[in-house]
Amino acid sequence: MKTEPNSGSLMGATVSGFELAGASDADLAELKASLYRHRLLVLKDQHLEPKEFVALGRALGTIEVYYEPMYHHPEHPEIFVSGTKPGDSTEGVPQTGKFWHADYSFMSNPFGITMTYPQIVPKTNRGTFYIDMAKVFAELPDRLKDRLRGTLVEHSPRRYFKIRPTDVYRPIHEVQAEIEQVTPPVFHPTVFTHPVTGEEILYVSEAASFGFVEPDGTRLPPEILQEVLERSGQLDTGFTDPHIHLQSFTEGDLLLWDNRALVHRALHNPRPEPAQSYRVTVHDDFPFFGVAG
Ligand code: 7UC
Ligand code: FE
Repeated sequence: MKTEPNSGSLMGATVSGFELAGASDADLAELKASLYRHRLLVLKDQHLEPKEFVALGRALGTIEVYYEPMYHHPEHPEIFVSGTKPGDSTEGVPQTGKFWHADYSFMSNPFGITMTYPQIVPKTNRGTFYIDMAKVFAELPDRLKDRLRGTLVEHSPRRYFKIRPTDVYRPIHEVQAEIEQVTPPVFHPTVFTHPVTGEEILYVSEAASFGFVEPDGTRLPPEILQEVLERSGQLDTGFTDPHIHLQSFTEGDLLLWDNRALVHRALHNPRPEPAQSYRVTVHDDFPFFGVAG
């Protein structure tokens, strides 16, 4: 197994020679250590059946099955299917994750590791955008760092929740009430210490964050969230902000990333071109929020 940092790039490393069948505990430990060091890994030349992809998830930790069944792989609910196969409406949801977010940030216990394994790779516009929120926090002016440490951030999926086939003909207010009941707003530490790297992470995304609150319940002005999002690069509609990394992929690549430190955004074709990826998400061996900052 060989791990090479992506040269001339904001983050990430490429791993060649990793094979799940035959990987020792030491190999898995090395893979995890590189994942936290480089935040984003591309495993080359992976040829895994769905059940082997699930086994890779189990080898790394405890799999979280997505709470909405519409995304499940028909035979393997552990696999979340993004995108559809041409002519097959039974598997996958189109246009997932087309907004800056961290996976499951709207849940009380998010998972540390996300893996995606492209199955149908589009010819153009392939890739996923990433921003390192440890770096974003480190670069904030001290007055903003001090203002945010110790506050909570409200997260909810309500802004980007996708209508399900079973929602057709339902009054929208009922669907909205159901979202609030199933996934009520959660209040996470705005800044927490990464349990492995020790860095302070700014846990804020354009998709899921709705504002900051003091521990006594006082709301911070909405302009602060706006400023933080602007500084992070998440509001740049042209994707040229220097914080934005575009990770491309090709057949056989499997991407793994640190879902604490990175926010990500899917890159989708404006013209519909077939694209599909499988996703498995994993709780690692550490409490998600480490120590609150
Ligand atoms: O359809 C989607 O883009 C799913 C998204 C709202 N959730 C991904 C996650 O794990 O947070
Ligand atoms: Fe995602």
